[in-house]
Amino acid sequence: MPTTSPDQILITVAPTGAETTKEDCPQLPTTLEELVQAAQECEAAGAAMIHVHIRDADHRPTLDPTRLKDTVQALREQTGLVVQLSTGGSVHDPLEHRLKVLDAQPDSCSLTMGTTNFGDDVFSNPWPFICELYQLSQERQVVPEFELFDLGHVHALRRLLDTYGLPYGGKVHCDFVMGVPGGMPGTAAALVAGVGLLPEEVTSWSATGIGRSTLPVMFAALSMGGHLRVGMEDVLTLARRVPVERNSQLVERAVSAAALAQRTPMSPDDARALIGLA
Ligand code: KMH
Ligand code: ZN
Repeated sequence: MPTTSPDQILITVAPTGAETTKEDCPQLPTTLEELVQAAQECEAAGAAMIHVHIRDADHRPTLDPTRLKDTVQALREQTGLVVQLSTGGSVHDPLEHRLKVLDAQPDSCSLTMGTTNFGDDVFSNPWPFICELYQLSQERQVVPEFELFDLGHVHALRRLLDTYGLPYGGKVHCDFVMGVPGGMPGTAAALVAGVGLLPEEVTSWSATGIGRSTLPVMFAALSMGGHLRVGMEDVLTLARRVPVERNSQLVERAVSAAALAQRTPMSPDDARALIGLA
């Protein structure tokens, strides 16, 4: 897979996540209205794909099927973004609820390639669950984004492709999620190792660093020709004691950094072509 820098860059925004509470961060988009507004601002700033976790009426993480469908519909109607639903949910979501996320018919879904210690919790992704979710994504014609929290996950992707073939759409898009306590560190050295181990079928990859690793990972990914994920799921400060007020600030920062690397943000349609969506 080429690691030279292409001209265009895919910027994915992950605006909400499942780990931060509304009480701790009132500016986190947790209602559908807030999510759509954040999505519109991020699209205007240069994002082409959105990685979505939703919340219930009490702002707590949920995988409620009706809310998921309504969210996909609202984002499709009110933005041009590629809509990717999280199948990771929160660390407390049962595996059977996570499989049902695909019922909402998103364009794309996250698919984490292994179990990871996640701070004091465990983000559970047993191999049979990975296989079931992957086959379901092929059947339902949903493009998976393979989430790689550790080098072992990269190796598991090799096993998955060998066993079940290519994803729907024929492209293989991965996202390195780095710096989670329990996963690989958010460092240039870890990213170089991860990219070096990617199966040859991989056609594109992005990276994001959690918390303080956000900038080192962003610059390392840019220097290697990768794409970027940013958003309040992954980081809540712009600098020490400077909170993020809007997700679009993180997209704007990624666009500026990419511009220094001679890269321009990809449109949602180009992102669709990149990941194999019709
Ligand atoms: N919230 C994490 C436990 C995903 O979206 O697929 C899992 C996560 C990964 O965020
Ligand atoms: Zn997520």
